[in-house]
Amino acid sequence: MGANLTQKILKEHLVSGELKPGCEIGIRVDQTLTQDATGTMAYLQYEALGIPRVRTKLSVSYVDHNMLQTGFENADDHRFLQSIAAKYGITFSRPGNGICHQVHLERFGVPGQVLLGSDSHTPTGGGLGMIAVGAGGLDVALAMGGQPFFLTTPKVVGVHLSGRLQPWVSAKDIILELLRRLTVKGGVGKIIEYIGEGVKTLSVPERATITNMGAELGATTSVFPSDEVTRAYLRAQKREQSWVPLSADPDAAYEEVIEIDLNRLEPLIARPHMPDNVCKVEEVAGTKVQQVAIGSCTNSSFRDLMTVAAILKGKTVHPDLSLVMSPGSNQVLRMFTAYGGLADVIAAGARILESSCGPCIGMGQAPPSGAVSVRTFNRNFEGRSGTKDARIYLSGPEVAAATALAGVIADPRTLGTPPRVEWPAEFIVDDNLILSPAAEPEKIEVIRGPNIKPLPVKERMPEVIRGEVLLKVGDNITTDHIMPAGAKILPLRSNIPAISAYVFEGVDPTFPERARKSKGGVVVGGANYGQGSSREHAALAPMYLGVKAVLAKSFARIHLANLINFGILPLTLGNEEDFVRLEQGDQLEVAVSDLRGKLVVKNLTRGVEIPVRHNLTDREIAMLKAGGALAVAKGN
Ligand code: MIC
Ligand code: SF4
Repeated sequence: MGANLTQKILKEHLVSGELKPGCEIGIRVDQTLTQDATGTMAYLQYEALGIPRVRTKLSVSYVDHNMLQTGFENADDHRFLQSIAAKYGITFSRPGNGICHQVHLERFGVPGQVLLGSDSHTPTGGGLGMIAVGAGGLDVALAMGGQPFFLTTPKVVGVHLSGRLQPWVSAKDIILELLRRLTVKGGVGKIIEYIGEGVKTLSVPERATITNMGAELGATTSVFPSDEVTRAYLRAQKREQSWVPLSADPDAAYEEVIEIDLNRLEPLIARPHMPDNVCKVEEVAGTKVQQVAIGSCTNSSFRDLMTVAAILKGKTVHPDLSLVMSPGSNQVLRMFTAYGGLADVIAAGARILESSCGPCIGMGQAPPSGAVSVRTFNRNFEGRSGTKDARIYLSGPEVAAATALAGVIADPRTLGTPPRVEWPAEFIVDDNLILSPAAEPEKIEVIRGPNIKPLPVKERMPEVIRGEVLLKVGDNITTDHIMPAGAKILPLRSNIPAISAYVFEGVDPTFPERARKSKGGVVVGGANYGQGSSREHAALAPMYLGVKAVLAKSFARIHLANLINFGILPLTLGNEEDFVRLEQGDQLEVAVSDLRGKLVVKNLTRGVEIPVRHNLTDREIAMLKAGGALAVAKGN
């Protein structure tokens, strides 16, 4: 039996463990990326390791999230990041150069390499044939220090694409279709590998749209083969030398194969408030819309923006609606300008934002009260847009542009002949906003603003964990629920004491105060607890507030690793009955001196005992006992 592409790349990078689904493996990391919202913490952690120069082939620090400089905080963070990059051998992508995933695809991604990024959409790199995985900042810091990245060997699912997309249907519809079928939990513990004849009909940015949103499936990552299409893309980026052909063996085995016939796909849309709440556009066509937003790391490529421009050319956006556009990168913006698309969308009334995450992370452009906003983004969690009662839909650029003209959700097929976007033989390649590390690092002083506070530390785990249930939540709680982002809270990412005042703000704003008063406690969650963003602040800030354990039906991968990294014990509840035997305010006790033994949570308030489980490895148990990964790395 031959090997699939995932197995081939993982095997090449294997440092420890066995490549058997469910077993823990350590893999060598070739490249890392960080963005500013997770990067400040990652670099503070890297600094704490005391390693003078990164040990990866390439590490890039991007600034793309915290771009609204409403106070000194974000600007100070940018300076900190620039100086620390220069000092430790890290390439720095300046603010304005674009969204980390888009720029990394254009300028740095290499087929067959392993990329670890402190952002959950790092799998965008899978569009180039990389194994690109999102992780918490601390894991990325450790990888920069030369340590392997540990993960549970995922199952490999093949998605077999046949046929070709019909007019007005785009790559976004492929991933929306998968979300419809598999849900936001469907990819947990899996790597999704794309195979079949349909693959070659998709360009690299289209593949990247698909692998990007594999994050919404909960997948560890997603990967496309590296073929002639990949080669042409790299050639157009003037880096054909990075190309290697890569594909699965013809007789490769997969855990499961999912068939998608591209010929039969129709324009799709995700309704509020989850990316898997997908239906055909025609089912919601006619819904009044107040905002359309085009951009984000999912759909902000030259192809995406030019498609929108071609649809809007010579027309004007609907008077009741605001259209905002953020190009994915400086390169995209320059190409968009050179090819005339920018002039067309400005003439049509689009409001142009800088190349950054922008409205995707609630940094500006919050929709009006109760509004419907159609976005080409990847997440539509409640409140993430900055307006609690806004209703966010997710679609491809064709649907978004048709909607911008109509003022209501519109099926683009009503527009007649689809526009043809010509592929450029070459992109405008100019790395003038990318700074190389300093030649004389000893001369670099790291610049720290007053908002950058030292990392909080945790003591060793006690023999018995005691505390009250501070909060009980349901299924699919996202890290946006646990540690919200947005223009008010994001600037506090470098200041854990300050940001901790917003933990669970949208769910129960009394949480931080109650946690502080009761000197910490326990959180109870449903299935897929901690899905979404990789932000380790969703573990770090609760840890600062004294949260000692999370009891949940199941956990999302990155958040689970973050909890362990920061010394919070994740315990899994066996069944629904146990879940209902826990209520907010209950006093709990669990003896944890032997984490290999049978674990029982005593609910002292109700006088019941609840069996709990975990899948922790010995490495993780040692980490939890020591008070977290940094304590272990520093040998405390
Ligand atoms: C997101 O899309 O939620 C983010 C902001 O990019 C996060 C990272 C963060 O919270 O800083 C992610 O997806 O990991
Ligand atoms: Fe930025 Fe949005 Fe992509 Fe996250 S999902 S990296 S916030 S554009």
